[in-house]
Amino acid sequence: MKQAVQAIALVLVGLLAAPALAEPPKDFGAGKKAAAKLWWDIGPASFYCHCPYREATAEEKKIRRGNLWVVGFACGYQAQEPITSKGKVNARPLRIEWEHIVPADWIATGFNCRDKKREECRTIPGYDEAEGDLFNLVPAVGELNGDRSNKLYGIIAGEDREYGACDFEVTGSKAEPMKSVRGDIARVWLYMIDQYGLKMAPDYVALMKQWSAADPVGKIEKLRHEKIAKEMGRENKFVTGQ
Ligand SMILES: [Ca+2]
Ligand SMILES: [Ca+2]
Repeated sequence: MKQAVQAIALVLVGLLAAPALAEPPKDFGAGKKAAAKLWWDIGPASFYCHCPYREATAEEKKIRRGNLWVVGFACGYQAQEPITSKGKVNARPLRIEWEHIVPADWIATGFNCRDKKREECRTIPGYDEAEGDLFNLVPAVGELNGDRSNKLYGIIAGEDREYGACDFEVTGSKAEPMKSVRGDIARVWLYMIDQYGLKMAPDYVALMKQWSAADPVGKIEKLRHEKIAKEMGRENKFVTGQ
């Protein structure tokens, strides 16, 4: 009897000591929720231009929908379109949205369903998980998320700075992030290609490799990766170098 009790006690200790196995979010909805929670710990600032954000107050929520309020003046962000065409306050420069570094359209392309309805893509095994992958989801000022849309990253001639101090340019076909996040972006892209078998043009893959080499893993990226990897239950080998 005593032995049996000891055995049960050992099993219980083992269960308590074993780290909870983290599982990736099952889809984009779950990914957004998990990311919103996680980034309070990572540090609540937008990914592209490091604009701090916080919970919106009840008054702010009346101005526009969305729970996370961008403190734009703190990062010199200037809205390109502060007022909508209907003469209302544009919500998107004021709120955080969850941006896919590899846009959902390119994930869909990888799963051979770009021309189909998104609902149909969601029936393909693996698609949902790819869309909710936490390595690929970052907080962005809503306006940048909207303007970037599904454009690939690239180099754009000149520095138009249409968003004030925020170093981010967008043309009809490309988006240019600031230099210090280009490597971070590239390593997410390389991970998504590897993890989900996405197919990108060789010259785009070459650009991502070039960006990764020019902007190696930094301290902030390493810390962020640790927190996300813990939540995902796996690592991004392009960050760890394993
Ligand atoms: Ca630029
Ligand atoms: Ca970097």
